[in-house]
Amino acid sequence: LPYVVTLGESMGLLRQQVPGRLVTQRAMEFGFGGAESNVAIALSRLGVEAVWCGRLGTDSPGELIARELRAEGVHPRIVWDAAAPTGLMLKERPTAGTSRVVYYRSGSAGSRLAPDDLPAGLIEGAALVHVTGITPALSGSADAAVESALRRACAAGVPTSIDLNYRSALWGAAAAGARLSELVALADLVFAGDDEAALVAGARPVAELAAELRRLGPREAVIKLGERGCYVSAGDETLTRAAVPVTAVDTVGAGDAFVAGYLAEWLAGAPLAQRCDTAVRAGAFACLTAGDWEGLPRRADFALLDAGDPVQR
Ligand code: KDG
Repeated sequence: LPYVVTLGESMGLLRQQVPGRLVTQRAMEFGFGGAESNVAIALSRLGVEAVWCGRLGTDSPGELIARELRAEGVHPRIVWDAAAPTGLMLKERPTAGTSRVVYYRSGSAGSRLAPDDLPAGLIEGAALVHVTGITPALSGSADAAVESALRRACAAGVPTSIDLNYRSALWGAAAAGARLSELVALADLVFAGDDEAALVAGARPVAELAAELRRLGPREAVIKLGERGCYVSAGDETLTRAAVPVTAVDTVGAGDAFVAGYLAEWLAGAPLAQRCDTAVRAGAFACLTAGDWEGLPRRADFALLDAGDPVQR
């Protein structure tokens, strides 16, 4: 069966339950998150085999992540690292509709990802390799692992995609722009928010952002515009697609859902309009549920977005 390989860091996630100041609203739920494992879960739910590679600490958060990934039908290829803990993140909710994420991940097991963690033949046999711009910001060895995955895929004729996913808590805009433009040059598809694309291409209108990203190498540039939808430049086509309007509960993870929706259709050889359609629907659906991955859609869920009658009998 064709499979997608993705790699990165997943972390335990403490999510504040009741909105307000954390110092008084202290009830927490424990789960996990990670952009690449979110994409892997979303692909799996959409019917695409997905392999996630990463390091986890030999601790309870690591065990939870491995267990949940398997439960979601993702095939994890884990390096268990007894020398460092699984990273954590704290998702505060200052108000009902806003989140503030704080990382406790420096020196974590996930950040110690290294090129040799990616098994021989796994990348080479994939239908697609997907990375994000988070991993290169974690450490020198994690950065090398991303570059190695992209280069091995290129050498084996395996298509690659990168989601820029700029995280300002991990590195500065100038460093990110410089490194991400090198990695974009190794990818066939690039996903970026317009603000993220501007790190690499300079601030400019969205069509020019996509054109600039493609000038670096990719044949397909997908600009994610959140509640404004998306703009894609692919081959000699371009397309603008509006978002599906929803009342968002938690937007974290929506970008990963969008990417997985797009890639699932891309892998099936679907036309551009269908790739965008599934992408914006998946992104919208993910906003309806609290949690970074819990609300990722299955195909049947899309009908809920169109349901005029709120009660289904
Ligand atoms: O895209 C959502 C991710 O940002 C989240 O799950 C956590 O991977 C994460 C990160 O580094 O922010």
